[in-house]
Formats: sequence, C-alpha cells, structure tokens
Amino acid sequence: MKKYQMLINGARVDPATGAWFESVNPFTAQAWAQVPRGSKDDIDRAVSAAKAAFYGDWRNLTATARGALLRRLGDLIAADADRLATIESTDNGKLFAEMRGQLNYIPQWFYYFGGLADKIEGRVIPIDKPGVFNFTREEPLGVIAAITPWNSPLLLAAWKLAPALAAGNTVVWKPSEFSSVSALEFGELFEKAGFPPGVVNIVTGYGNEVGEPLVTHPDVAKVAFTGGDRTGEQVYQMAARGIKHVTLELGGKSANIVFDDADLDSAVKGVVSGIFAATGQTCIAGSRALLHRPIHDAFVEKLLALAKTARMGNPLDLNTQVGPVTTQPQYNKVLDYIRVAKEEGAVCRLGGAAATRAECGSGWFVEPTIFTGVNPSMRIANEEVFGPVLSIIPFDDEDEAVRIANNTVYGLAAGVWTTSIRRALMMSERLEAGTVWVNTYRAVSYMSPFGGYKRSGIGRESGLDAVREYLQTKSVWIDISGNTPNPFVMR
Ligand code: TXE
Repeated sequence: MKKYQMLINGARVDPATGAWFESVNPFTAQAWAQVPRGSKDDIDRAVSAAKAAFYGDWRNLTATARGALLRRLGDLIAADADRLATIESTDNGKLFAEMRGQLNYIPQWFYYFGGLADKIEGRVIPIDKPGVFNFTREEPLGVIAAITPWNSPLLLAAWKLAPALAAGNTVVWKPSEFSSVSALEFGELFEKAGFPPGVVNIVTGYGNEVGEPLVTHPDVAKVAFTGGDRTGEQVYQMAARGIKHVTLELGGKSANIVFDDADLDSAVKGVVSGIFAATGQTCIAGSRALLHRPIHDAFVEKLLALAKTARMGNPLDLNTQVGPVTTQPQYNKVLDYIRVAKEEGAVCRLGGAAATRAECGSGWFVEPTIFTGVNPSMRIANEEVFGPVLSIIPFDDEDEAVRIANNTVYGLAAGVWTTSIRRALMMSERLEAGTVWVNTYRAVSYMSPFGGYKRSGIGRESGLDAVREYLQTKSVWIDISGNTPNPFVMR
C-alpha cells in the first residue's frame, strides 16, 4: 500500500502528527492507500509557505508568466489524464468512464484561466472631480483555502485553483479525507509545470483537524468550499469571524421537469442521467422528477424500463453504468433515506435496497431506486440524498410545476423538457436555480458560470465571473491639479 506525503512549500512532507489513515476502495471495501493525517501544525506550515510565496516569487511573476504556468499545468494533466482517472475511480468508486471524461476536460480550466491571467484589467473612471485622476486596480486576495469533496475531487479543485491562481493568489488545498490520493498525485504536477514552491500546498486530513484550522487561520483571505450544506454553514460561520471572503457550493434538490409536449424519449434519458449517472452523487443530481400529469404514467413506465437496464459493477469496467456509493457513511445514509421514504408512504417502483448482484462484490452498492406518489412535504422530496434515488412528483400546469420546483431551500439547478420555446423561456426565468437546462441535463463548461441560489451556495465558479471571486478592487485617486483644497471639507 503506497504511503503518501503532503505537499508543503514545494516539498513532500510527513504529517506533524506522524499519523496516516487508510483510504478505502468503495468497490472492494478494502484499504488501498495511506493518507497523511494532517493537523493544525501542518496548516500553519502550509499557510505560511503560501503567504511567503504570495509576497515573494509568485507576486514577482508577470501575469503573462502566471498564465503560461497554468497552461503548462493543463498540458501535464492532459498527458496524465488516464492515470489520474484510474486513481480517482479506485479512490471514490465513480465510473472510470466518467472520471476519464472529467480528467480530459480539466485542462480546459487551466487553459481558459491561464489565458485570462493577463487580461485582468482595471478601469479609468471619468471622475466627477476636476483635477483628479481616478483608476481601479484588480488585485488578488492573498492565501486561498480550497476545500473540496469526494465526488469529483480534481474537477472541483480545478474550478477553484485555476481562477484563484490566474488572479495571482496562492492556495492551501484540503481535499476530502475520502478521496485524497488523486490530489496528492496531482500535486506532483505543480513542480513539473514550474510553479514556485508554496504557490499550491496540499494538506490532507479530517474536516475538524485540518479544515477548521485552515478556515480560521488569520492569514487565509478567502475560503472556497464545495461540500454539504451543513458543513458549508459551519465554514461560513467560521469564516465570518475572520471577515473572510467565501465561495460556497453546497448541493441541491434539483427538479427535472417534463411537460407533455416534450420529446419523451430524450426526456427519459435526461431524467436517468440526472439521477443514476455518478450513482446520484453529484451536486446537480436531478433528484426530483416533476411529471406533467397527462404523461405521468406512460413516462414512469419508460423510465422504469430504461433504469432497469442499468449495469452495475466494477467502476473501472467501461461497461459499468452505476458504480458503488463512495463512502460507507454515505451508503448508510442513502439506505436510511430509502427506509424513511417507504415509511412516509412513497411507492417504491424500482430498487429500494442495497444491491446484492454478484457483479457488485463486497462494494457499497445501492440499487437504482425510483419512488412514485411522492408528496412535496416528504423528507425524500426535500433533503439531499446524494445517491441513486429518484422521487417522482406529478403536476397539473406550469404554475404548479414552478411552485413545486422552487419549494426547496436549495437552488442549484433545474431541467425543463419541452418543445415549446415559450415554455422554455418562461420556465428558465421563473425557476430559482443557478443553472437551468432545457432539453439537456448535467452539462457544465469552463466558460459558463456555475453556482447556487438560496441554500445551494454563494458565488460562481467557471466562466469570467469566477475570476472576480478571487479579486478585490482598489480605487486609486491622484490629484493632478496641484491645488490642495480646504482640508476641513470632504473633497
Ligand atoms: O461532506 P462535507 P460529506 C453533501 C451530500 C453528502 C453530504 C455529506 O449530501 O451526503 O454533503 O458529505 C471538509 N471545517 N455533499 O460529509 O462534510 C471535508 O473534510 C472545514 C454535497 O463528505 O461537506 C471535505 O473536504 N472543512 C457536495 C469537505 O469539507 C470541513 C459534495 C466536504 O465535506 C469541516 C459532497 C469543517 N468543520 C457532499 N468538516 C456537493 N456540493 O457536490 C468537513 N470539512
């Protein structure tokens, strides 16, 4: 079993605790790597390295040189994509096909934000005061704490690292304790790309032992977090005490809404991809299917027919469509939600139990599960399950669809299936979600802003908006009149 080290100030280091913990392969339920158990001491070392780099070598590079480093990093990721994807799949149990797709796409974040690095410009303000020249500078914040979850470890890290570095910040990254191996392997690429030591540091470990000292460290200027909303709330509170900037991406309870005028064959694929792809372990999971009553029954039949064909098994096998749940606590949580849904009276039409298929071995598998007769007040219709569990809710008209879809504390994404342009535009305006997909689902891009309304989060990742999240604006005033006015009156 490989024993990993953390990355602090460009060096591979042992944790100050001298302790490691095991990372478990969700398909075999066997430990396969040893991950350093970091602590406050490691965070202190990493933040001071990041701070020194921020005021030293990193700041002295031109924005063009920073961009070139980011693009070189993108090339290195592209060359290493298959290996990193295999590691991710082994560590978090998500399909190799999905992780390889992500790894092949991640370089685009580094190319896009690498290209943007030297296009971050201030403005000259035509100020209303004669004899004064006023302009703005867009400046980096300082040391960024990047905290990432286990479901798409490197992709979600890239969403933070690429804009943060492009803007001229330095980073201390804490990956999830359930999926740290790909982060530590990825760490090797920063040195190869030529980043100065300390620009990116990686400290692994548990949320309370590493995450908290990182979020509360006085020299951390901003926290960029993706994870569950309860943890996000805690992180926000801790960051508030230090008046830190935050970006939070906290999951959702997204509605996939199918109207009677939709192309139903496409919509069925869209609903399945929204909930069973990635074993439902995605922040944008379309975990509520809202079905227009005239097509409800026929659509459910089509959905059952397609979902039944889902092949489960080894995530490394390219034929597998639904892999295991990533962690044992998550597996227990998903099964618990299934039990609660049954108790509350939802009708289980598919699955509804742990998977005992031979091809699932001893992994943490849950059968793709579909509930009908779900009432919007049931827990299964309101809480994020983060597993392959779909709740189906009927609606009678557009107003009711909007009401049900928006009747959630979350607002990350929504899907609309219709052939009516009026409906598409009307729904995209009325849905309270950071992303609305029409006749497609689960599409993301480095170019398009991504983030949540309401309890799904704060701030945007990807696209031009993302780099703004890592900058602060300075207004510079220069008197060019040569006359200092009355000092007792505001100018
Ligand atoms: O996430 P956590 P968990 C949801 C999903 C899942 C639930 C719990 O519903 O069932 O969250 O998953 C770090 N201070 N999502 O417990 O705890 C932690 O170590 C600072 C949605 O795995 O939010 C990890 O690196 N950091 C989601 C990161 O926070 C702390 C993706 C996320 O872990 C911390 C994952 C603390 N006190 C889960 N406690 C999405 N938005 O896609 C933990 N962490």
